[in-house]
Amino acid sequence: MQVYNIYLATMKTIRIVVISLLFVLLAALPAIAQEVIDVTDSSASVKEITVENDGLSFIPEEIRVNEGDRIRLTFRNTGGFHDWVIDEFDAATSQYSGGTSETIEFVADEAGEFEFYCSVGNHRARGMWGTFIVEG
Ligand SMILES: [Cu+2]
Repeated sequence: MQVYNIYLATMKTIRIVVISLLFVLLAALPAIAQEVIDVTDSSASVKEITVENDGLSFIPEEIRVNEGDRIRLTFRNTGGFHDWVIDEFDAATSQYSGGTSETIEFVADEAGEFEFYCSVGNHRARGMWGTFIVEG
């Protein structure tokens, strides 16, 4: 009987630990999947955005702004040879090596969904792009 009680107590403890771990994981998920920068609620006169890269991926992969926003975008190249380009707004950094940053300014004066990308070699085709959403 006592062995059975110990068994029950152990199972209860395991269940509590597992459920607690699940809650911790769920709470941490948004931080892990932080791949969107949204400045549509910001009232700043200039919206400052920093983009990085992880190899041939941009972080974030999605940027949300409002139509008419003045954007001050910094591309922090963490490794490799890259740039950050968005054709529709004539915005582009120069191409530079890892460990370097460059800041550009442009006005998002057209609503819609656009693609930003790296124009070096075949990086865009290999997935070095993201979505720039301008809310009208
Ligand atoms: Cu690149």
